[in-house]
Amino acid sequence: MTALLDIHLTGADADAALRADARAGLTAAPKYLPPKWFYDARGSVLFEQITELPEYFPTRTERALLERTADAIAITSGADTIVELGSGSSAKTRLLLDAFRRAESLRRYVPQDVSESALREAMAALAADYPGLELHGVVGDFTAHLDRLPSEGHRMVAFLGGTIGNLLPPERAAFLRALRTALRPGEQFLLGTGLVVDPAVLVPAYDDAAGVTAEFNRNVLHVLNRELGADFDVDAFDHEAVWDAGNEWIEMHLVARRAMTVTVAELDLTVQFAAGEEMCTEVSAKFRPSGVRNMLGEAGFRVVGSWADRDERMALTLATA
Ligand code: AVJ
Repeated sequence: MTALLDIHLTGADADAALRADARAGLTAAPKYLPPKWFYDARGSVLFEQITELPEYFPTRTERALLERTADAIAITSGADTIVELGSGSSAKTRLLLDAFRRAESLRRYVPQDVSESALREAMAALAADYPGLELHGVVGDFTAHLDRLPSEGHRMVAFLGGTIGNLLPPERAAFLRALRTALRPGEQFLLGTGLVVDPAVLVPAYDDAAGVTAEFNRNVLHVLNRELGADFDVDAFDHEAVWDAGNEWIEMHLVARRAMTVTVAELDLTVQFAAGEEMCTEVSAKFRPSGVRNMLGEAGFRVVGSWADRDERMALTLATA
């Protein structure tokens, strides 16, 4: 069966974006780095390891929820094309592919991810396991390239795992508007969101005992060292996860253990860290069901179905453009 791969994000584009993000974030007060730079090949592997951790409930909770709801989603949607943003390993997506196949509507799967290595691996595995499924992969950034999504078929765009929570509120609103504009009336959006839960359960999910999330967090410094010739002493930064009750989001920080001067050769930039200085590397917002409905409604979507697990930790919401 045919497998296509579109590159909307070339190495040169990614390099320019990383430079701009690193310069903006490292010269800001407080300093920050956007979470998309975690996901080089090593970071994508570390994220897959996170999904298996006992403390990290979102992936297995969403998988169980998909097992229970995928057939209803397939029947309600009727789409013949599943587009997935931030598809990663596409592991959970198989539940959707199987359900849409049972509903006899599935023709094509369009996985989009920033990591070309993760995408190629996922597509090779899917090609072997789903003969007859058209695969059209897209290397791209879901905040930048929605207008260039493949347009064949009646699409349902899946955005799972709570990744929408990694966008800040203005980015989130812009993303949803752009997606709504990219879809034709009647096409669908399936959104997976993390719900607001007890911080005693949530914080350990972002600060596991084995230290995998800490390694994942520090990986962004390895990326800057390799890609921009920076000289971060990676092990001199501690991982921290904090629940921000006002914003209802988890913040991951890297905390400088001592005062440091870091040079970023390719940016001609020298950056000072004070002892104890915190740099935010990820926001992971959690939602209330009403908040999910409101943000979709404000972007022009109409909600046609919503499901949550028994403990109300994760939600899936199906909306029509
Ligand atoms: C699944 C990508 C949304 O915010 O939970 C996991 C990434 N960060 N542990 C999340 C993540 C720290 C994650 N996403």
